[in-house]
Amino acid sequence: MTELTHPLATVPRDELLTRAEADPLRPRFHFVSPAGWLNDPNGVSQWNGTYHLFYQYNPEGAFHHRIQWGHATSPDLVTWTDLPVALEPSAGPDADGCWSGVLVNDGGTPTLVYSGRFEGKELPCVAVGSPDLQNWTKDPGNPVIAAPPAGVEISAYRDHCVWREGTKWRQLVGSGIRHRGGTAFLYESSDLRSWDYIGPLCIGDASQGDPADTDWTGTMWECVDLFRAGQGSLGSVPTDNAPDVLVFSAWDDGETRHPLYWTGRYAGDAFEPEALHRLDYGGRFFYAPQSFEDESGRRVMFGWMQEGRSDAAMVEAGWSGVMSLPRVTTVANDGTLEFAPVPEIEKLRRNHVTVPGQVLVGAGTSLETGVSGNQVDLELDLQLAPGAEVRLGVLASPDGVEETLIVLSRAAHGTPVGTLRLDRTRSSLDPAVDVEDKSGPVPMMDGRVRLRVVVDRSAVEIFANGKPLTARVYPTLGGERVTLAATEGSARLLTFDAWTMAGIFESTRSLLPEGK
Ligand code: DQQ
Repeated sequence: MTELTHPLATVPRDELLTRAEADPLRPRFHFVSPAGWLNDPNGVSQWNGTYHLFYQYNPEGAFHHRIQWGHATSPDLVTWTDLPVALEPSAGPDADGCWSGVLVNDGGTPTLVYSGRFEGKELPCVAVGSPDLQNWTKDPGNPVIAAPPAGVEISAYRDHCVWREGTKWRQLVGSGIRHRGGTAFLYESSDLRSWDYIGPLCIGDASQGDPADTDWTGTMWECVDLFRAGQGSLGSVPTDNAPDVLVFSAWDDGETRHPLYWTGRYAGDAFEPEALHRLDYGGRFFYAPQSFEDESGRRVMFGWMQEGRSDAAMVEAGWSGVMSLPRVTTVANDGTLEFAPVPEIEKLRRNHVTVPGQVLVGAGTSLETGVSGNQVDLELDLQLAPGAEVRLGVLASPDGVEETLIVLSRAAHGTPVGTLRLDRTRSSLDPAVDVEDKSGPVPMMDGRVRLRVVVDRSAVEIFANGKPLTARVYPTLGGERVTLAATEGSARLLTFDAWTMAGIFESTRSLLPEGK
């Protein structure tokens, strides 16, 4: 590893692990890097039964610089084993960083397609792996695409989605066309090395909507991910009504905004978008998602849970960035996506508590749930009367000064849609952390809501009838209480099951893990 050279590398390397491990806000059952910086999930896959998670990693400190590909494997998507860094910058087209990309199976040869960064620009590169996916050799022909498409004024060009279609490979590279909007450029190849440019798969319109909106499509699309949500492979004639899905992370002038997806149909060389959707109501807290189909046919998605504290606070903490729990991605009856943590996560559940079903009446006192913990998995089944609002509090301090509130509300007049909101205004006494409100619509037939809340210290993942809201919180008082109350109208608590969650990393980890 190179010497500490970056001005932000103020924490000595041998202190990073101790600082990271000592931080009470560091999640214990979400994947985090050994220490230092983590961002996007990369090369997510299952290979001969083993799950692989690569990730954007800087072991030099908790800041984004000279990015490498960290690597971990899992038998079950729950516990992870650290493996040696898979890709590290070297003289040539990735000298300044090995940015995001994917893993494909090239006739039995594990192959990475990633963005090599050099002199402020990214270009597509390829590396092939040993059968155990631990040793990677970069292609001597890198970059395999020498430049972005000629004659188009682009804002940026990086990140890859690669799939097999018939006898050819196809690839998307995320980009943005100046004065128009985000896009994904489509290429074709017979060998993953020599690529023919086909054209933009589809182009967003950045002039549509207010740039402040939570569904603004941005000026560039990062981490594009195209998949068929139903039966069959991309490009084949659909046999059901399930849509094709184009996921992207809307970016603008250096700002990571939010993940969105189009549903529509990919056919020939184009994607015909039908509808635009927010992928996660937490916006940038579930950024740069990447998905894959596992050997049992499930579509599994990971996202990067960014930090909501200052750059200086991250550097001091010695670590930054959390990988979301892997999410099973399915299609709802209305053609939108629904998400749930993979059921395997349930093996971490301990100390089951059941809260008795009851009627909650507005403005009444909070229910004493008896549930507590800063690593918890909560499952509630609720029925809200028209006009009702229910508030679930987590990480509440004994005096109630700090509390993170998950608020469900149903409109007074019979629409089958309600709202999920995360109120972080009292999550932390630290005035420097992000407390912006996050919210979005939730289908609520007859007021029924299946609410799942997973809390792992500073990481919170919420699913209301399958619609996710992911965010980070930074309590300072060590609160662990879980509270429940109706604040408007009335609601029935039908079921409430709670568990504390075991941690997944038992032994001390290494910044630069050895091979297994
Ligand atoms: N992060 C990577 C890029 C990608 C961005 C760099 C998204 O490849 O566009 O670490 O978070």
